[in-house]
Amino acid sequence: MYSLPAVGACLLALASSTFATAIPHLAERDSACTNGPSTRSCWKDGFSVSTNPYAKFPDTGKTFQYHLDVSKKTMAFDGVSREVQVFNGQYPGPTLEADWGDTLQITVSNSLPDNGTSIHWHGLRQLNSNQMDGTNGITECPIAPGQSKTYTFKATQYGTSWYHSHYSVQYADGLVGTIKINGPATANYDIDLGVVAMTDWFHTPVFTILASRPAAPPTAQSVLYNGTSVYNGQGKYGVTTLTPGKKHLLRLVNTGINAYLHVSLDGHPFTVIANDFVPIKPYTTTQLVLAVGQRYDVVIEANQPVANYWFRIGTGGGQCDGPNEKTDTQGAIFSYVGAPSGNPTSTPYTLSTGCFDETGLVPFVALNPGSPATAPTELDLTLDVSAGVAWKVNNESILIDWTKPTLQYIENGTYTLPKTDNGITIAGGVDTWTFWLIQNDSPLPHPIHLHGHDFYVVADGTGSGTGVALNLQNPIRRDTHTVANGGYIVIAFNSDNPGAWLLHCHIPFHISGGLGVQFIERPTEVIGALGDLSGFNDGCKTWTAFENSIPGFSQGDSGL
Ligand SMILES: *[C@@H]1O[C@H](CO)[C@@H](O)[C@H](O)[C@H]1NC(C)=O
Ligand SMILES: *[C@@H]1O[C@H](CO)[C@@H](O)[C@H](O)[C@H]1NC(C)=O
Ligand SMILES: *[C@@H]1O[C@H](CO)[C@@H](O)[C@H](O)[C@H]1NC(C)=O
Ligand SMILES: *[C@@H]1O[C@H](CO)[C@@H](O)[C@H](O)[C@H]1NC(C)=O
Ligand SMILES: [Cu+2]
Repeated sequence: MYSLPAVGACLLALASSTFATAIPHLAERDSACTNGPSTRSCWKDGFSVSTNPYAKFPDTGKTFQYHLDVSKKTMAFDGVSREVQVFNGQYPGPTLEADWGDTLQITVSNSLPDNGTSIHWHGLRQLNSNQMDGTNGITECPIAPGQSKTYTFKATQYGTSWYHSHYSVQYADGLVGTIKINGPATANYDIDLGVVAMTDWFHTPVFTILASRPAAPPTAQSVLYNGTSVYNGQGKYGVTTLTPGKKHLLRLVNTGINAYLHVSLDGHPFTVIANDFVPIKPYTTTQLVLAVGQRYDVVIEANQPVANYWFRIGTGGGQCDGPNEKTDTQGAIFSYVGAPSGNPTSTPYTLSTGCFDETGLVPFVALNPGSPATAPTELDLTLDVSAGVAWKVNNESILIDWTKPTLQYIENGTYTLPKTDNGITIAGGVDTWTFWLIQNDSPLPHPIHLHGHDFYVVADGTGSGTGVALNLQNPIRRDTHTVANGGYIVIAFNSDNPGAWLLHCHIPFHISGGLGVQFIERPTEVIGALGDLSGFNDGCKTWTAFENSIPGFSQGDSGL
């Protein structure tokens, strides 16, 4: 374990070569101060927002237990009824809440009649717990109908995230929920409003849309804010309450399908304090754009006249994320305590469109990746429409087999996977930095997400990324970042977490069509790092029996 409770021990951990280099002048402020409305940079027990969470995190000894039941239901999120798949009969699923350093223990039961499922806890590092990552075909076999699995892992990071199914396009039909890990922050606030899931929403089940294998993004009808929206006068707007004079923390997540979401709140700028699970130097803006899978924590000060204000949500538009029937930007209502009911009449800020990421984000805990020993390894993204629609990395669409997850190969001592598993071995030991040039030669931008790590974005641009200069001084660090069409990013990460980790485009249609690879990180050390795998093995037995019981069973897509 890397958890070292004492302040002195923390300095030791930072001094060791095991982790990213901390920039020396940023001394730790892990004094005895305690988190409160005017001391949000503090945490407790010698931890603060200055703590390097990859080197040190609390060990609280506390475990939070949750039960998530996966079932089909007919629901109307925007006034239009359709079949959905949801957690505990609600949408979004319940918020999983814990403190930094707590353990989460979540039992997922599968009450679907005809689909498996596996649940991924987006952005959680799963340090030495690869078998809890919820990536079927890689870290587990799917949970068969009527079966359950208990996921146990530690919250080594803090902030905002979400969980979702990784079984084909299942999450796009409703299997999403939010995660809130309480911890310190880089700006003060009085009230934590919690996590808001936002997504583009289709009236046709996404499994049905997928069956037609669309090459271009299909049309979304609505954009949901906190599970609700208005469509053709039906449904209702989400309402978020502001207390006059107070500073509010709002945790925004794009749990979406295709759309880049551009958001703003009339009359109220955002102070942005975290991207994904990474606290950043606060900056102020009137609008933010979130790619699928990304999160931003923002502070909103209720310093305007008591009234109702529109929260605007626009989409990227154009060719990048497809046509959207909803052309207005009225996304939700922010209502001051004491304001009369009724729709706002507030004036919007200018809202951008397009498919790109926020720029200029500066991680608060300044860390530098190691230097590359060789040129970054290229991962070339392409769309091949010569026979159907295939999304490829280095000319291969990932296609995993639900009955033969990567961890099973590793358990058997086999470290070479079938070609279509798109496995890439990282054989080095801890403190091996690897650099990957993701070159996007496909016609669309892609939000690239890595499991098991926060990565460092050391280059980002248009054209060819071959030979470009790398920024190794405290670059943007996060778990999801866009690569533009006709452009590139170079990402780096430290192989400090043995396991099989998926790197993929987070647009369900694209990963379903093959846009992913998996890193087999320090393969010979994986089994030793993970401990008990009996649950993993039992899960594969019941899943394989389920597949065998269905004549002509077919995955239908990449499985992811
Ligand atoms: C999963 O369920 C959907 C409908 O909910 C169905 O269209 C699809 O074929 C099922 N896929 C598999 C592989 O079980
Ligand atoms: C989201 O919806 C839930 C359920 O209605 C509500 O309890 C919560 O306060 C809402 N969150 C925000 C930020 O509006
Ligand atoms: C992909 O295939 C094309 C032609 O089929 C070939 O020219 C190209 O070199 C291949 N690229 C990689 C990365 O293998
Ligand atoms: C691993 O070994 C077991 C027992 O021999 C076998 O049933 C299984 O198919 C093997 N798995 C893989 C992925 O090779
Ligand atoms: Cu994509």
